[in-house]
Formats: sequence, C-alpha cells, structure tokens
Amino acid sequence: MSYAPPGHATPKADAPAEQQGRLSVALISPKGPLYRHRGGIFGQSLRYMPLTLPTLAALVPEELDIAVTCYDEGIQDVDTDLDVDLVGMTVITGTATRAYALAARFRARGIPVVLGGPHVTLAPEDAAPHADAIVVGYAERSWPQLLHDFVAGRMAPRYDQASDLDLAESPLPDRTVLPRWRYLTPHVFEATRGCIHTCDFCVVPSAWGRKPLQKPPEAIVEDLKRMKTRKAIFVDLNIIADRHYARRLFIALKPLGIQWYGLATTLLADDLPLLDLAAESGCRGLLMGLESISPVSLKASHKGFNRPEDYATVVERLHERRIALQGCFVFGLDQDEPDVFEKTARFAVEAGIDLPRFAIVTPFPGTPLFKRLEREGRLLHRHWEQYDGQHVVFQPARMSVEALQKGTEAAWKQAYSWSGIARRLRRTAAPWHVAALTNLGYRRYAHNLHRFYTCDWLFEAPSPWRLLHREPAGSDAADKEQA
Ligand code: B12
Ligand code: SF4
Repeated sequence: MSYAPPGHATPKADAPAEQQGRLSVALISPKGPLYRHRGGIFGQSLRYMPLTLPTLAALVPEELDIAVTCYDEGIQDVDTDLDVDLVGMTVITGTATRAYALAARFRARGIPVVLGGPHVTLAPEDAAPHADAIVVGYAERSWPQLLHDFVAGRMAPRYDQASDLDLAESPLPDRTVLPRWRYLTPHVFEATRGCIHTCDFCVVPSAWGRKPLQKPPEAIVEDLKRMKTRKAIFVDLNIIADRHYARRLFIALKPLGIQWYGLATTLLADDLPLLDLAAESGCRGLLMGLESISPVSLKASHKGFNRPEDYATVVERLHERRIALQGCFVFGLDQDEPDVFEKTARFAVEAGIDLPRFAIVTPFPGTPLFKRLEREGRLLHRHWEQYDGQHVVFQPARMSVEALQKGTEAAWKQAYSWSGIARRLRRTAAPWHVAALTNLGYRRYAHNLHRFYTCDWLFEAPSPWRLLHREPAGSDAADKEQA
C-alpha cells in the first residue's frame, strides 16, 4: 500500500512493475469547508493524521493482493483522471457535496465508486444515487466482504455493519498510507466508538446506536508502543462512555508514561477516582461539549447531565490535575435569545476555560434535531457543504439567521480579545508557551471566520459569512441567500 505524493496521482500504466496487473483501489477523504488543502483553517500546525483511511487500508484482505493508494484532500489535490479499478470515499455531511461531485467524475469514466462514513450511515438514501455501492455503519467486516465481492464481479449496492461486530478483531491502522511529514502528528488513536447518551443534535447515537464498541486496551498499548508515541490524540467522542472500560484503559496507559489528549463529558469531573486515574495515565487536555450555559436548553437537547452551575468546578478540578480544557459551546438552540453570545463568551472567560470554542447548532441528517426541524419546516436548505457547524442552515426560534451568524462571530472575538486571553492565560493548565500560542492561533481564527468558512472552493454562491461582511448591517441579504 502507498500514499500518493501531492499532485502526483499514480496512473495504473505508470505504476511500479510490481503493481502492474494488480487490482488498484484509491481511497479518498474529500475536502470540506474547513479541512482542505488550500484556504481552510487546518494549516499543517493543526492537521493530525486522519485515522479513517489508515483503518480502511489495513482492512484490505491481503489475499486479494490489491494496490491501495490513499488521498487526503486536506493535504493534497486528487487527480480526477486517476486510473484505478475502484474508488472508495469517506463522507461526512460537510464533505458530501464534494464527494458526490468527485464520484460523478469517476463514474463518468467507468470507475465504480463506493461511499461510506458518517453521512452515508446517517442518510443512506441521500448517498446511494451517487455510488455503485454504499457501506452503512462501521466497516470492519463489510469492507473486506465488499472487496471480495468486487473481485468476484458481484459487488452488491449496499453493505451494512455486522450486527455482532467486535473491534477486538480489527487490525492496527496502517499509517504508512499517508505521508507522515504533511501532518503535525501521526500519533492519533481510537479506543472506543459510540456513546451511551442521546443528545438530540449528536450524530453518534443516530448513526451507530448506543452500544459502545471497544478495542482491547492491550491492542491500544501495542499500537502506542509500535508507534513509539510520547503524545497521543484519542479521537473517541466520549472516552468515558463506559467507565469500567475507561478505568482499564487508563490503568493500561499508566506505565507508558505518555501524555494524551481526548474527548470526554463533564461527568468525568464528578468521578474523582476516574479523573485522578486519567491524570495519572497522562491526560493533559480534554475537549468537552459544554454546549450551553442554560440548564433549560441543555434539558431540551437531552443533555441535562451537563450542569452549567458546576462548569467552574469542572475547570478547577481539571486544572488541579494539570488537565487543560477545550470547552465547546453551541449557539442557536431554541431557547437562545440574542444576548446568549455575550453572556456565554463572558462566562467562558470568567470560568477560565483554556480554549473556548463556539459553533452554530447543525441539524445533521438522521438526528432527532434534523427530523424535528424538518417537521417544523425550519430547514433552510440541504446544501450539505454548509452543514459544518459554522453556517446557519435552519430558521432559529428567537433570532434571525443573520443575528445567529453574527453573534457567533462576536462570541469568538470576545473570548479571544486581548483582555479575554490575558484573563484565561492567568489560570491555564497548559504549559504557558503552548497556551499563549494556541490562543494567538484562535484569535487569528476568530478574526478571520468569514475568510475560512466559505464554500467558494466548491460552490458558486457566496456563503453567508461573505454576505455578512459585504452587506451593510441590517441587510437581509444573508436571509435571501439562505432561502
Ligand atoms: C478526527 C475527526 C476530525 C478531524 C478529521 C481529520 C483528522 N485529522 O482526523 C478534523 C479535526 C479535521 C475534523 C473536523 C471536522 N469534523 Co470531525 N471528526 C473526527 C472524529 C473525532 C474521528 C474520525 C475518525 O478518525 N474516526 C475513526 C474512523 C476509523 O472511523 P470512521 O471515520 O467512522 O470510519 C469507519 C466507518 O465510518 C467506515 N467508513 C468511513 N468512511 C468509509 C469509506 C468507505 C469507502 C468505507 C467502505 C467505509 C467507510 O469504516 C470505518 C471503519 O469502520 C469524528 C468522530 C468519530 N469518532 O468518528 C468526527 C466527525 C467525523 N466530525 C464531524 C464534524 C461535524 C466535523 C466538522 C464539521 C466540525 C467543525 N465544525 O469543525 C469538521 C469538518 C472538517 C471538514 N472536512 O471540513 C462529525 C461528522 C458528522 C456529520 N454528519 O457530518 C463527526 C462524526 C463528529 C460528530 N459527532 O459530530 N474532524
Ligand atoms: S455525550 Fe457527546 S458523544 Fe455522547 S451523545 Fe452527547 S454529544 Fe454525542
């Protein structure tokens, strides 16, 4: 298996001798509004190696002797003249438009296309017309099966996740399929999948159900040792979903003496023994979905276990254990009034959240939130490339589209104002130079949202961010554009 050097897709005819005659498969991760080769926010300093392509590459059955080439459009362009036997693409909602456009080009040239990933799992009926086969759910069993069927000339139009899927069977990801030097770090790992909670905006319970799937802690340790990892990033959306498992994992990590960063819920701060263990196992940073400072909004979103009155204690308990917090808030929940932006940003600064982040609620297809807004006739459009957490794609309940879009930008600027940064830096749990640099990076980001969150790279109409910055205040251009 190999990666393609940027700009040099390997046509089959030019392939190395040992690849001539072998079946060739290209695996592509299409670009989206944020994660793209040119112009997005993820410069090399922010890109870490994605796990999806290395995971899929490792699952290709050896006995089929397939030459796999991987393309991550976050770091390189994909040549649509690529000469391969099969293309597989991973799709999230924000990249669906791009994935479908690429699929059309490959299919027009007679190359069959397989689509899989979160968007395909959430909305199979949306993806199916753009593919020769779709893979719904986790593909540890179905992807090898599909490849066997393809080789035998009987690929089916749809493959579903095996009902008794067990991640203990999965091979370790093959990270050699992507160029190490194009990323900040290749030390990206995944221990678990799924989440036991049912937050109504979240794709996880809708796409994959509530049963957590777990890799044996020994397999993670083996992978960390093989990679000689000192600093690891775990992409699990809630690493403490099953606390019994989390305890086993943290105990297994402890002797390695690594530092790790991951995602967990605020409930970790209630479980002091588990929090202590996380810190002892090397946890130095956590991303938590705080979502809102309104208990009413949280309850309405089925995330009532988050208690805003305790957020300051969460920060304190993490900081006492040298764990920094990236706290994520969303705007546009039905109870949000126009003052929510200022109040939330002020709260984030006062609570000493190391890195606050603000997003606009996105109704991803398949989620209870999407279904409700659709029923209520409040979805503005289905331009998937704008379903990226930073564009308003629905009619908010208590403010205009424009107010939500502008308010989110204002919250970013407020939290990353010089005084906001200074106040948060005084209490940070991260090494001071790291905290200062990341804050400066986010400050730049906060002041350039309109530049980063555009879809001009794929979409001809200007994005609402652009409109907001071009039109005088009070203009309804953004609303017109959305309509
Ligand atoms: C890491 C990550 C990122 C990284 C991605 C690149 C990287 N460097 O890794 C970064 C930080 C860039 C990122 C950004 C965003 N992300 Co993100 N991200 C993730 C995360 C945490 C892990 C993905 C991963 O590596 N999973 C491990 C692999 C092995 O699993 P997998 O991708 O699901 O693949 C399996 C199956 O789905 C299937 N499969 C997947 N693709 C394919 C393709 C084929 C052909 C086949 C056969 C099978 C198949 O097989 C695999 C094995 O079972 C996921 C959440 C999660 N845990 O999945 C969110 C997630 C994918 N991200 C999400 C979102 C919303 C975003 C952002 C829009 C957020 C934002 N506003 O900033 C941006 C958009 C980026 C863009 N493209 O423009 C959502 C997607 C929801 C949706 N419906 O679109 C997710 C699911 C999180 C969530 N709960 O909402 N993200
Ligand atoms: S706790 Fe997080 S991962 Fe779990 S359902 Fe809620 S938002 Fe999704």
